[in-house]
Order: sequence, then structure tokens, then C-alpha cells
Amino acid sequence: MEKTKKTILVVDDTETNIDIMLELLSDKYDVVVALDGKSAFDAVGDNEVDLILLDIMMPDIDGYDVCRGLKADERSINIPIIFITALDDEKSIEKAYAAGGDDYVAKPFKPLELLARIDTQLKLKELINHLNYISSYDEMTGIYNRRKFFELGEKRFAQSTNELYAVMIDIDKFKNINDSYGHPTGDRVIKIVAKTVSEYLSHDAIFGRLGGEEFAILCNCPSPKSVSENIESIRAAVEALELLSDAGESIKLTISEGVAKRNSATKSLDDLLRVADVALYEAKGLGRNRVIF
Ligand code: GH3
Ligand code: MG
Ligand code: MG
Ligand code: MG
Repeated sequence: MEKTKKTILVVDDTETNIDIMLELLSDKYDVVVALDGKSAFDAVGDNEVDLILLDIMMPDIDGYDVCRGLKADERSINIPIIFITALDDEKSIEKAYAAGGDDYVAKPFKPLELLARIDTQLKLKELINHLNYISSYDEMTGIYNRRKFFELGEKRFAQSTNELYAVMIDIDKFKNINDSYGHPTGDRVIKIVAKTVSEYLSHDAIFGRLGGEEFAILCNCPSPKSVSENIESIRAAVEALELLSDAGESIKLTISEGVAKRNSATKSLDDLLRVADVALYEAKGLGRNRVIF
């Protein structure tokens, strides 16, 4: 079930401060408490935290270090952090923002102002999440869009050696599908192909829609044989789909795939995709509905 209340983590070493926060926040938010820096990291790991209220002066790890640590971690980088502290000199405020803090409230604070600042940070976070989503995913299919595919692909290329494969996929004679059954059916076919391919991929494969009815996969695999088998299974699965047009006619659907394996001549992701694209082109030339490795 989707959770209705947002979760706020309150990090403070003084119990009275915690009690004040619980009193102020508990009606509207789920509140999680940490009494020191180490527990703050644990709490972020264990809960889906939406925002953090962070004290600065604490024994062991101070608030600045907690903030730096959380903002350096991919998993917590987008959680807004509001410092809430008795320190109200300019240097401390500057240091808090330099550590990655999103806002700063000095104690004693005005309760309604704090609630408003929390609300603002939560709205900003939602907006950022939404922007991240729409800049990364293809609206029609829900898989990575071209931009995200290349962003993740470049990273993967930099990390992987020869066990990296690229697969280019293109729907065969797709223009005919549009022409015969209409554009909305064409859209439906694109979605079904994306879903079918997804079902055959391991969780760490990078799969994106590069445009129109063209897709690409990047995957690591120790054995070329298992890659070939997997890619062939995808082709066969698409061919076996039983699709009907809106008028009830059976739609014949196939794809062609070109596969490339990284080797010493592959200097970039573009090189690898180019080789896969040449293989795809060959698959088309040989009559489509096939895999060329
Ligand atoms: P081939 O087997 O050689 O790939 O033939 P093809 O007909 O698939 O050729 P091509 O790749 O040139 O055609 C792609 C067509 O896909 C052209 C374009 O009108 C259509 N198309 C591109 N994007 C979309 C989309 O989002 N939805 C629909 N329905 N059609 C699209
Ligand atoms: Mg303190
Ligand atoms: Mg095409
Ligand atoms: Mg095509």
C-alpha cells in the first residue's frame, strides 16, 4: 500500500528537543528519531526517509559530517536536510550549506515557520523526483529513454571490459503495421515489444528505447553462448506473440537483432553500438526476423 504520510527523520542528541519535534510533527508526519550521527545513517538505511531535521552539535559525528555523508551517497543524495540548531552565527550557517544542507533554521524556532519550510522542501523534492523520472524514462514504454540509456551506458562501458555486449533491436516492417492497423495499434505494438524484451533481461541489463521502434540493450555476460541464446529467445518470443488489431485481425510481428561484443578494437560505447547496428542492418538484408552476432 502506498504510504500516505511522509517520513521525517529527527536527528538530535537532546531528548527534550526530540519531544518538542514529536509534539509538532507527529500529527502530519511519521517521525523517526536518531540520537546521534551513527544512528542517523542507520535510520536512513532502514526507513524510507523523505526529509531530515538535523542538529549540528552532537557527540562523535557532528551534523555537518552527517550531512556530507548522506549527500555523498547516491541513495540519500535527494533527501532534503534542514539544519536545526542553536548555532546562529554566520560561519555556522555558511558551513551548513557548504556541507550540502538544503535549509537552516535557528533555535528557538517559530513552529509555523518550520512547518512551512518542511512543506517547501518536500514539494521541491517531489518536483525533482518527477523531473528525474521524465528525463530518464520513455513515456510510452516505461523503459529508459535515449538520454538515460547513453548516460548509464557510458558509465557501464567505463567499468566493463570484454564481457560487455550491445544488442540493437528494430521492429520489422513496422511502417506496414502502422499503415495496415493505424498508429494507435503501432503504439501498442511498441509497448508490447518493450515489455516482452524486458522479461528476458537480467536486472542489471540496460535497456532503452533509442527512438521510434528501435531499442538497445547493454549487458555483461561471461559467456557469448548464453547471450546468443537469450537474444534468440527474445526474437522467438516476439514472433510467438498473438496480437490482434482493434478490428480483430491477427498481426504478424517480428524483430531483427544485431549483437556486438566488446573487444580490443572497441574504443567507445558508440563503437560498440555501431558494430551492433551493422549486424542489425545485415539481419534486415538477409530477410529480417533473425539475430546476427
Ligand atoms: P524495417 O524492417 O526495415 O525496419 O522496416 P520499417 O518499416 O520498420 O522501417 P523504418 O524503421 O524506417 O520505419 C519506422 C516507422 O516507425 C516510421 C515511423 O512512422 C514509425 N514510428 C516511429 N515512432 C513511432 C511511434 O512512436 N509510434 C508509431 N505508431 N509509429 C512510430
Ligand atoms: Mg545537540
Ligand atoms: Mg527503424
Ligand atoms: Mg523497423
